[in-house]
Amino acid sequence: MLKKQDHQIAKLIDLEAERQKTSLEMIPSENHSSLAVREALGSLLTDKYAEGYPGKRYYAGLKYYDILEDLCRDRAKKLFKVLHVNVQPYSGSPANAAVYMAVCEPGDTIMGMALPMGGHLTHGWKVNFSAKFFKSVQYGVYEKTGLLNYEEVEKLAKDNKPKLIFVGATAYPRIFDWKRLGKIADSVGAYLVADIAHIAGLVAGGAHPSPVPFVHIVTTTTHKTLRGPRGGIIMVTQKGLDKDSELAKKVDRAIFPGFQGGPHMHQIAAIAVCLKEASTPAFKKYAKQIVKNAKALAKGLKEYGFNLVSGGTDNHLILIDLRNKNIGGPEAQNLLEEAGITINKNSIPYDPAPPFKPSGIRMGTPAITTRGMKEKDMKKIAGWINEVISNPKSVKKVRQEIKKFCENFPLPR
Ligand code: DSN
Repeated sequence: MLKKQDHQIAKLIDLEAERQKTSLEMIPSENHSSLAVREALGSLLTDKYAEGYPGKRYYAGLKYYDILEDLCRDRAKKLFKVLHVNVQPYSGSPANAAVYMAVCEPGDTIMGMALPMGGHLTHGWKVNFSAKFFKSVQYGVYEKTGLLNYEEVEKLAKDNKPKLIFVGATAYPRIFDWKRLGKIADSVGAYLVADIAHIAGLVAGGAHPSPVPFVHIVTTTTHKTLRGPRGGIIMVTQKGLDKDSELAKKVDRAIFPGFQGGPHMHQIAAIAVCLKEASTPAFKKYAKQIVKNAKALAKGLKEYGFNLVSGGTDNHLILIDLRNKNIGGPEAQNLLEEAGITINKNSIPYDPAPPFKPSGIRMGTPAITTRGMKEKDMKKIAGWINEVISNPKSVKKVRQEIKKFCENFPLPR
């Protein structure tokens, strides 16, 4: 149908499908969703408005949508073991914005990990609303080890008495000590929010400790390691309700009518499908394989002399400091893309270079693990990455090898 009606868009989708099929998608925040997820996402559920929540909507004709949203919420509650869930955030940034709105007033002090240290824009970085509307205090990692500086978090929390502390990252390859962070937040009476966008699939699959017992609120996107459609979720824990019995209501009101209008019900249906998939034994195995693959890739890269921030990885991602390789992040990103390896340039902690021309690259294993690749394949990929970076003339040859290699690992159908 699309081909007939709009051949330009159909053609672009076909070209992108071919690109994905013949390349290694290794941006750690990306994945290949299942056909079932995409079927729900592409359904006629996109056609209706559903402002409000199940049982209390502002539009008619929503009886099936109420059942659907309840199902989605129940699946998330069960999977992550939380007491209250909101599945309406359009994505991670709106989810985080709503959390601020739920528990802070403009001008309050908040804390988060600085973006160049591996944090996220919405955790208080200076160009983001989270630093414009709140007094943002930023923490980071140790320069020497690349590990989260818990002493700094504690000192800054004691000195600044934030209303809320965000913990979570986009470029941190290690496990978070949620218990220690929980103690720090409690000692100053702050709300502790775990943004598990990157690691949600690992947490769901038991491959990363869950923050739930130690934090008040959890936010996540649904399209990274969780392997769903683009979307966001906010969760309230038992600890959150113990601190603030109104917290669930505050979160819901912050999303609607506070921050968003009509929820994207086709997206919520697809999130429900992904949550069902994520509660299977096969997904547990997948989550563990993501980590095994990342560790194998890290080992391979280290053998070629790559300098990994923090020395390795405990999760799905690897951050490489390229300064000993005589190449910048952007150049490495472009060469690897030409060869069929999609990674992204990324600042490294204490990067002397500017954010648009950083000294590092970031890569991860969620998508290639979905395609069925294992540790032995990571060894090959490390070899190709090394070959391209140390000898740019090899790009064309490597491109052909990767195309052939990808034939063994079809995308989900
Ligand atoms: N854009 C995401 C990432 O790539 O990590 C963070 O939201």
